[in-house]
Amino acid sequence: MTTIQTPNGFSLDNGGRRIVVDPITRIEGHMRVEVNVDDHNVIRNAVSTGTMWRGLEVILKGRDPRDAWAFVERICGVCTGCHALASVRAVEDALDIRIPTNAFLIRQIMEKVLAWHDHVVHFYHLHALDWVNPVNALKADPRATSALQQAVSPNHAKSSPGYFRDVQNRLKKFVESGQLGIFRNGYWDNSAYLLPPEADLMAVTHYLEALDFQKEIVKVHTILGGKNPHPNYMVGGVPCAINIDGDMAAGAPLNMERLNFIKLKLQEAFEFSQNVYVPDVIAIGSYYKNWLYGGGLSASNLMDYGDCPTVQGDPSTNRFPGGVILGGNWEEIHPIDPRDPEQVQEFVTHSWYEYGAGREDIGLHPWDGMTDPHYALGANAKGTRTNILAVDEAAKYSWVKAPRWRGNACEVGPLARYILAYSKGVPYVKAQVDDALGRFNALAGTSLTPREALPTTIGRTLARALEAHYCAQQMLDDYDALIANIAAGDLATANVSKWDPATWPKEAKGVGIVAAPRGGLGHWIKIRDGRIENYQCVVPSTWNGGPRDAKGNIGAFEASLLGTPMSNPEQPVEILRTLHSFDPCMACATHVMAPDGDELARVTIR
Ligand code: NFE
Ligand code: MG
Repeated sequence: MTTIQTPNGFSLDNGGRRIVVDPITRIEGHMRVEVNVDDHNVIRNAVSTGTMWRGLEVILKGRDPRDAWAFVERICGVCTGCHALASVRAVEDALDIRIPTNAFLIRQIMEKVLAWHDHVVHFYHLHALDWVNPVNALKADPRATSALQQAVSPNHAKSSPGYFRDVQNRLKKFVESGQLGIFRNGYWDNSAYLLPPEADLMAVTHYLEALDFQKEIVKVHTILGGKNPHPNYMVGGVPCAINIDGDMAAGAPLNMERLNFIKLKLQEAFEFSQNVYVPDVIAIGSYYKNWLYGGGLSASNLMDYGDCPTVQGDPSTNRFPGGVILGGNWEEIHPIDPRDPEQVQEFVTHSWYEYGAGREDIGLHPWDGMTDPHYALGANAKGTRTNILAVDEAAKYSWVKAPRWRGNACEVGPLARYILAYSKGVPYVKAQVDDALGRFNALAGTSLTPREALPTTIGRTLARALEAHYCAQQMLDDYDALIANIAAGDLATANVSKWDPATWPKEAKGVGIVAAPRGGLGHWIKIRDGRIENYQCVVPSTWNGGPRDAKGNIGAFEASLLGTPMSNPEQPVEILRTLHSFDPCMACATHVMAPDGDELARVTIR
C-alpha cells in the first residue's frame, strides 16, 4: 500500500481492494476506471483510462483547411456540430474572415440546439437511471404521481392520474415480457436507489416524453444545416440561403414558413426545460440531499473559455463569461487566453503518446502540439496488451492527454460555466441558481448554500439542467435578432471573399473556441501554403478525463470519485453516478470511435 499526496491537494491510497469497471456504459466511446476501496468501501484511489484511439489530428495533416470541419465533426456522434463550429472558427481566425450577421446568429442557434438536445439526452437517457428505478415505478399509485407532478411543476399539462396509469401499463408490459429493453442492466435491487415509487414513475414518464421531443428539436438542425446529427457548416458563413418569400421547390431553404417552424420548436424546447427538466432535477435531487459527493476539482479549479456573445467579435458580451477559478476562490476570476503558449498546455507523461527524447514531462501548447502514439503498459500493469487486467498509474495509462491551465488541472463543463457566471454576477444565472436552490431546499428541508450544493455530483447535474434552459432562452433571443436583421434587409449568409487559397497568407494560425455541452472546447490550426500543417483539438472530456500530469496532479474524473462510499462494490452505482454527471465522451477525448457494439457493464473485482 502506498499513500500519495498530489500537488493539487488530494490524498491517494492504492491499498485495499481494487475494483475495475470496464467499459463504463451509457457514455460515448470506451472508458475504464479502476478504484481502490478501503475496509469501509470508501474510494481512496481512482484511475481513469481512455481505452481507444483513432488519430484524427494525424488524418488532418496536409488537408485543405476548408474541409477540416467535415472531418472533425466525425470525432463524435454526440457533440458533432461543436467540432465543426470550433473548426470553422479556427480557420476564420487564422485567415481573418468576418462572417455575416445572419451566419453568426444561425450558428449560435445551431450551437445551442445541440447543447439543449445533448443536455436533455444526457439527463434522461444516460444519467437519470443512476437515480431513478423504473422497476420501482410499477409500485406507484398514479394518483400520488399526479399529485407529485402538480406540486413540482404546476404548469406541465401532462399530469393526470390517467396519463401516468397508461405509462405504468406500458412499463408493466415491458417488464412482464421479460424484456426490459432500454431499462436492462440496472442495479435495481441496490439500496442506493432512494426515490419513492411515484417519483420513479414521474421520471420514467419524462424519460419517454424526452425521447419523443429530442427528435423534434433536431429538426432545427436539418433546416439550418441540411441534416442531423452531422449538419453542414462552411468556412465564411453558413450553407443556408435566405429567401423569405421563396418556396422549398425554388431551392431556398430558409423562408418564413421554415422560420416560423423553427420558432415553434424553440418555444417547445423552452417549455420542456422549464416545466419538465429543471423541476425533475430539483425534485429527484431533493431525495438525494445527502448525496453531496463527487465535487473533486469543482470545489477548487474550474475553467471555461467564454462563449455566446450577443455582439459578434465582442467577448465582453459573452453570455457565458468564462475564466479560471483556482483553489476554490470564487472571488478571483483569472482571464484565459487560448493563444498564450504558457496557459493551455497538454502533458503526455501518463498518456500513450511521445513528445521525443528528454521531453517526456513537458507541456505543449496546441499550436505546437504533437500526436505521436506510443502504447506500452507499465511495469506493474497486469494482463496483456490487448486484455488489460490492471493498469499501472505510475506509468502511461490512457489514450487521453492531460490538459492544464498554467499547470493546473481544471474541471470544465456546465458546472464550471455556472460557478464562473454566478461568481461574476451574470443576472440570469444568479437568478436561476438562487431560485433552483430555494426550491431544492424547500423540498429537501435543507438550507444548502451555492458553495455547499454546487460542487457536488447533484450540483453538476443541476447546472446542466439550468444551462439547457438558459440555452433555450438564448436561442429565442438569437432568433429574434435574426428576424430583425433579415427584416432590416440583410440576407447575406456567407462571406466568400477569402474562399480562394490564393488570397491567403503563406503561413497563418488560428484558434476556435466553443462552449461545448461538456465544457470548453478548443481547436488550434496552423496553415502553411494553403494546407493544414498542424491541427490540435483539446476537448472537454480530455480536461475532465485526462490522466495525471508530470507533477502528479490528478484530473476531474479521478478527483471526483475520491471519498465516495460504495453501498456494494460489486454494483458500482456510485461510480456510474459520479462519472455520468460529467457525461464522459471518450470518443471526443481521444478522437476515437468504438468499432463494436459492446455495451454490457462488466465489473471485475479482485
Ligand atoms: Ni463527444 Fe464533446 C462535448 C466536445 S467531448 S461530446 O461536449 O467537444 O467532451
Ligand atoms: Mg487532442
